[in-house]
Amino acid sequence: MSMSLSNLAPIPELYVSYESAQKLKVEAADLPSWDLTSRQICDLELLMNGGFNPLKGFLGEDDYNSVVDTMRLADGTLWPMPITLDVTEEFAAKLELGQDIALRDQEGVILATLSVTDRWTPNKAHEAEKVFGADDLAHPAVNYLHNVAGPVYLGGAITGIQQPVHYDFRGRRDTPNELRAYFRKLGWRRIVAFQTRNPLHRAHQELTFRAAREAQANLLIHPVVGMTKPGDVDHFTRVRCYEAVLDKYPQSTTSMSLLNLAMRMAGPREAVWHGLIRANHGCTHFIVGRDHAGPGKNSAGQDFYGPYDAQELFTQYQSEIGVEMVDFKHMVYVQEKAQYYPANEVPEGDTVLDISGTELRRRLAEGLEIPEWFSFPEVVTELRKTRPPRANQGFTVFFTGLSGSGKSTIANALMVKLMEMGGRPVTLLDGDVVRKHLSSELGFSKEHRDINIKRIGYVASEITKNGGIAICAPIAPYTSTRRAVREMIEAYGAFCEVHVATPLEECEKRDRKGLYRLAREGKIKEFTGISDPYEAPEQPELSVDTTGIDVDNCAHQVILKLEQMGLIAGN
Ligand code: PPS
Repeated sequence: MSMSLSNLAPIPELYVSYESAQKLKVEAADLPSWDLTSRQICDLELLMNGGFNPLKGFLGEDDYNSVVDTMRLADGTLWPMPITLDVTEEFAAKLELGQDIALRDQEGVILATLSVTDRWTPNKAHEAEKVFGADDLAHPAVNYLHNVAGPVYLGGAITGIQQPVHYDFRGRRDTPNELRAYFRKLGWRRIVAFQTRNPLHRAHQELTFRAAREAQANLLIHPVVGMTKPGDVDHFTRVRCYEAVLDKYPQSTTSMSLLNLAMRMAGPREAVWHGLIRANHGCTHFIVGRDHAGPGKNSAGQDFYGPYDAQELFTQYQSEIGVEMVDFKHMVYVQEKAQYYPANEVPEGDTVLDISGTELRRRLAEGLEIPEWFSFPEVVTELRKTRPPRANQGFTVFFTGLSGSGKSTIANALMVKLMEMGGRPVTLLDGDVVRKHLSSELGFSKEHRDINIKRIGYVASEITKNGGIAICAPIAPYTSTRRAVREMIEAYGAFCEVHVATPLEECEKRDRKGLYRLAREGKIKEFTGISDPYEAPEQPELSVDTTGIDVDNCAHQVILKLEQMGLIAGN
């Protein structure tokens, strides 16, 4: 094979042969086993199929420290992202170094075994600072690190038994070696990859087409379907949109494949990582644009990374990555010419038309026109199906506040008002009712409260997904748990957090259930506000204080808020 085809030679995978896998599967059933999280399944798939080549497993401690601090494995190889297996303390404690464990998917199928060589407790704040640039929970991956990932990391080599099973778009998913073989078969030598987590519109089609032409390369549309930014359009909808757009490219020059990557939104480091992953998939060029894999604003309202940080870092490491960066041109529509131009090449005096992502979401939310110059009608139809106008979508109103603050009373009044309006089914998940029917075995420790709130969040997200209105009214004292619920729901519809901010003194004075007195006397332990924490929401959609205001008025304030959010039609 000639040198120029080295990008298309097979790369190492971590799978054993089919026969060995059958044997190993039986033997592995007796090993201690770890049920992988959704993110770990994505990581494992790319480890096993060579997408994360040269990694041979989840990082050990030395590699981890080196990757975090220097973007390199301990042997000096460029690798910007810690790929770690986070587990619970209980699970980690029962293992011995040197032993094998079975890694199972969410249905219990054994996908691989891991020879545990390393076990350590990472310094997560340090990891956040180094890898994501700030230990700020507004960054989705930092939030994941602190609030979702387990406290202990395990490292070691992987023995791959079988690929994770996918039931959707099977024909559109390719391993690095499958793509390499496909490019070889078609005689493609230069391939420019386009990474995306958003639906494609005309401007994207123009820019990718131009990028490929400039690089004199074939084009691979390579969207991420693993995990993207919370709140993104779901991948089912996106893939249907991509399929519609794919028809607009010349078939002989363009292809599409789905990548089951769990993104971290790490901007510059993520761009380098994406480049390495594309090199493994046989690509020679990679499109990097403004704010590549950007996580949005930090808690001070500023961007986490500079708009061109990703391009700069990528350029710096380009030769080691092994793929060439292609600049992403911001394309705008020029009305007089009825055609797209790069923003910096617009003929003088001509009118530029552009619709931002925010504006697009607004138009979808309000059911307004989306012009044909902006997107393909097939794409708009798909998006409208999944994102009907807000007034037809499901949503959740989530009350939080101290015991006796008035949550249940306002929630009941709100329910009746919404039922009077009609149009969508309304379900009330009141704290006491939930504890009776869904959580009767739970107490009030942090762990139990979190389980309780996540159950409420799960039910509310199902209701929201199916177009209903869920009203929740638990105490929900912890910020991170409320955030997890918000993320669960915002995947399907709007989330309106209402802080019932009646002060503790007032709640205690009312003491409707006599619980505050018992708490003061020490007869009820871990009582919120007395002997247990309540973390007040910092940015709720609405805050109401029931001191001196009647219930009807409070419920009406919520109705006004929902109207303002476009969730119910105004009178
Ligand atoms: S949590 O923290 O969100 O899981 O709590 P929640 O499910 O809303 O349950 C709160 C109701 O349980 C009663 N109760 C207590 N509350 C707080 N702390 C302690 N230790 C406790 N023990 C019992 C109390 O009546 C709460 O009801 P509300 O309607 O909030 O007054």
